[in-house]
Amino acid sequence: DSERERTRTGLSKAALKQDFLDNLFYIQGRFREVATPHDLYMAAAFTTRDRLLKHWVESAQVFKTSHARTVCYLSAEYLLGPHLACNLVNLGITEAAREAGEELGLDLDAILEEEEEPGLGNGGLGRLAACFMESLSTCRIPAIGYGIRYEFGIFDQAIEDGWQVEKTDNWLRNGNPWEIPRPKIRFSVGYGGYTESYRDDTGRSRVCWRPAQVINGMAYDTPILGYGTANANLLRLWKAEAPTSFDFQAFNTGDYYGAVYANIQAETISKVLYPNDEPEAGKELRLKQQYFFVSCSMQDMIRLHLNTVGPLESFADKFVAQLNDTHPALAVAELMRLLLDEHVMSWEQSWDITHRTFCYTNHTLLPEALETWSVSLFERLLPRHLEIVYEINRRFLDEVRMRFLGDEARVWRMSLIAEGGERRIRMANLAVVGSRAVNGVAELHSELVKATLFKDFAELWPERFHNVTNGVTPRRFMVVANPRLAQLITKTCGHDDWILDLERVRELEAHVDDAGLLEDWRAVKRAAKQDLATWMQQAAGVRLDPESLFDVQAKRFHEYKRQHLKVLHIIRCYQRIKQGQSQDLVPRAFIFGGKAAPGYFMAKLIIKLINAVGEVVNNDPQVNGWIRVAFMPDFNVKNGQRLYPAADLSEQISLAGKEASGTGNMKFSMNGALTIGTLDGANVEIREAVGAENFFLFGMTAEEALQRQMSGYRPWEFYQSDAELKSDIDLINSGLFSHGDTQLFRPLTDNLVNHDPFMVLADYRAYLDCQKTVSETYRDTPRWTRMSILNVARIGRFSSDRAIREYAEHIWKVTPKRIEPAH
Ligand code: 26R
Repeated sequence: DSERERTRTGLSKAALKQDFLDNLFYIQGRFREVATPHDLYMAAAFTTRDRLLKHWVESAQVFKTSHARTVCYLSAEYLLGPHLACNLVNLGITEAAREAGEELGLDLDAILEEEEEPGLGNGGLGRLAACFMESLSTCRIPAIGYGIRYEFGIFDQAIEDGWQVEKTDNWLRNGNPWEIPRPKIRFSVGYGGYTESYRDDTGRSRVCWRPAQVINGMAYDTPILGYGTANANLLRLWKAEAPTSFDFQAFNTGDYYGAVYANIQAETISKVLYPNDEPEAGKELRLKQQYFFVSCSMQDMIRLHLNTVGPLESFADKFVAQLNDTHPALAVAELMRLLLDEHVMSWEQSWDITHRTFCYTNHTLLPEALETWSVSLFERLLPRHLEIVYEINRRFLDEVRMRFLGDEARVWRMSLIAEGGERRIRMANLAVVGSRAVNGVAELHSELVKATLFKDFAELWPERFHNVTNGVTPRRFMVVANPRLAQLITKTCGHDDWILDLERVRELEAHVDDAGLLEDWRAVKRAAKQDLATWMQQAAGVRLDPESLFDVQAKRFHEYKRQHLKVLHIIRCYQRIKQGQSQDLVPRAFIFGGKAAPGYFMAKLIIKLINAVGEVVNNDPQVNGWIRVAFMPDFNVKNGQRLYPAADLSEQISLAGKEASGTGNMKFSMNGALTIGTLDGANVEIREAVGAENFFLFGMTAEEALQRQMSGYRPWEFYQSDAELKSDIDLINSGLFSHGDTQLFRPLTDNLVNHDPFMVLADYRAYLDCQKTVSETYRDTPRWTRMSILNVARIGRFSSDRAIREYAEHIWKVTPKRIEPAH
């Protein structure tokens, strides 16, 4: 028995090999000779999971007995990416696993390729939550991530005839070896119905909610291990299901089909992730989803507290709950309801606890992304919560009136309820009022939050507002994605401590004039470009020359991110080459990746335009030696990991003031790409960190953009006065890229010339000039390589470990709790 124990947790090559074969046999029911690639992946995953579980169970025991203060991260999205490679790195067994595989005649990389990633998020916000979970464990902070176990994550993107086509993401089809179902951790969640008043034993008036529908949430747990530590935290995702008692009831009345139908209805709640940027998407189900996961999570936290610490008076000392945007903001009302109605506390005490529990992160200033719910829908689904929101609002507005006597306009603006027209609940206001700390995700963004979106709130409660600039995990985005670079950094610095303390990559700076390093650095980039070229050839059928400059823009498609500005640059290059003016150019591969929300027509049209331009450019022998255009299909975490290491140039060209932070910008820079970018989001801080001379800056500032917008922006004047700009737009309208169809791209070009809400035309000239500087710099290979090294050397601040430490110290007030590895 003890022999068996050691086999399951041992980290040696021999132990891994034996356990792998055991799992292949006893879990997959296969032996080596007949195993499919998927069987091999599953066996590898279970072998790795066994090792994780050891740390995880130990962590859970220590956290429980020590009553450690715990962070609860509430997020509707976790864009996790593949688990296996990262877990091997965090366990420190990548090499042992590779060698164990070799002895069995297996290629670890091929096994890693088999993994289907959980895409339980849209983009930046969901990926940030995943990086934060990894860093919380690495920084040894006790934490639980709460979210939804969507059966279908973000759609898979295919490109057909140049258009985006969405395919369902059936990620659970082949089983998920990383999760552990917890059938005993179930909570019921109500919807609809009515509320009743009654007097309790002490004669106090209380409220009881009688929901019309009740469903269950069941927990599925995924262990999240930190790097180089025995600390492992818990990601707990909820799956919706019908309560079994309902089946019986219906069965007894003979309505068997009705019972099955209720079952299906209940399960739709966690069925599918909503793509963002969807105007007026299936609203009701989204609100149901939000309440579903928030209610399960708050009930779970209360249960944990009662089981360990005890009295709920100390709830806010045991837990801090971070709201990842407003999607979980209903938690404020739900915790109030649980304390008031279920645990019969007074309003004052319930509010004191609630308000001390929550903190809120804002991720966007775009008005169309700020959530509001119509009061009528809210009332129909959550009648008790509406009463609570009204009472929070009444007390809050009294406070505003006391502070700002007679300023009814202010009261109107700050109210949790937007009046005039259909009355709506402003979730961002609820989140601010219900939280003791509010933060933005980059310095510029946090300043704009205080100056614009929450100006009135910042005047009322200045001490509540903070900044925590985003970060990304160097384990996934350097060590796993770019092992050659990681090895070179380790060799050059003489240690691999930089993986835990990313500030220490700064030690590269001492070697920046070392000819050997420059040569190795170029070779590493070159090899990554070759890998990507090979992959793109088979995935998209386009040939890329690794000698050319890899110019990459990869992110969700949105007009504010201005992928169409990049397209105008490509068309300009095309025209210059056609006119024999290629002397300023260097050979470039323009590479795009990203998904558009299925209902966002303009974003999808931009994807079509990119592919249309690509078709012309790539098939024209007069230009295709100079430029190529490639669209990477299905940009997700896995494909991102192929892209970041191969980029020479990172495009971060949003209109200043619109991108809250950006995190792709950090991932590219960490992998030695230079950035061309505006002073937006975290670009500002990246430029400061790497040095202005190592960053290609262009465009209006946020302030200038605002000024221009207010003094009346007329894009048509730019179109008329800049002959090259005019000719680029006219070329699109000529039908050259659309087989003679002069109307296809009209919605896009008309919008640019007449409205241009994100000021593409105003920044066009500055962008082209800046791209000229890029080309000149690229021609000076030693100089470019030096800049690339300095970008990596100075990127330390953008590790998510730093971000988590700032949250821990300034916002959460939690300290690390070290788990001693037991034997
Ligand atoms: C309401 C709704 C459908 C919705 C709109 C927009 C849901 C989600 C979003 C996307 C958001 C809020 C988002 O992903 N924001 C991004 O957060 C990243 C992490 O902080 C930032 O880096 C990025 O700049 C920001 O756009």
